[in-house]
Amino acid sequence: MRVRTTLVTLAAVAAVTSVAAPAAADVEVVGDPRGDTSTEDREVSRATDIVRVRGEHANSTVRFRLRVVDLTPGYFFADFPISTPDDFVDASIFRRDGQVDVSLSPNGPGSIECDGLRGRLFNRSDTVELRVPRSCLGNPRWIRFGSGTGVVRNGFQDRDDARLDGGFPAFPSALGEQRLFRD
Ligand SMILES: [Ca+2]
Ligand SMILES: [Ca+2]
Repeated sequence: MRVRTTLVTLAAVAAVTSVAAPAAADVEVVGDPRGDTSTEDREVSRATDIVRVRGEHANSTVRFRLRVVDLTPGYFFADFPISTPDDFVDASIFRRDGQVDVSLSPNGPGSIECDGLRGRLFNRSDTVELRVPRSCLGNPRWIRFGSGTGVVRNGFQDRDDARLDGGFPAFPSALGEQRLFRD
């Protein structure tokens, strides 16, 4: 397993350039190899094959932008587990029968009400976007995040995890070690 992460700490830059600098955000970008999707079938879906994910802990929102090799129409699932100092939740986006649903799940059964939770799938740019208001996370000081995808075809499941190079990923997807701070 190899892990590729790049951390951009804009907070440090803002602190030395100006006291009036705009509010800082912490960003982590994770690259993932092509062709490492795990499958139960002989034919691998390229829609699950993550190449890059960007997580941003911004002023009022935690934003994710995930890119895959080829986001074709049809069944698709992506999850973004989020760890905070006090909690663990899993934000997810799910497309089936042409309908897209987003949800925020606690570390257990049920779901969390979250006004402002938004997700979109862009087939043309092979991109998934998900936004989680920080208020739904208890306005945490920092977050750690993970991301993974899944497609089910003919009863078989394909999965990729942005932080794992091959191997059939667990669920929820693997968290990164980096804390993204908001203060
Ligand atoms: Ca991949
Ligand atoms: Ca992977």
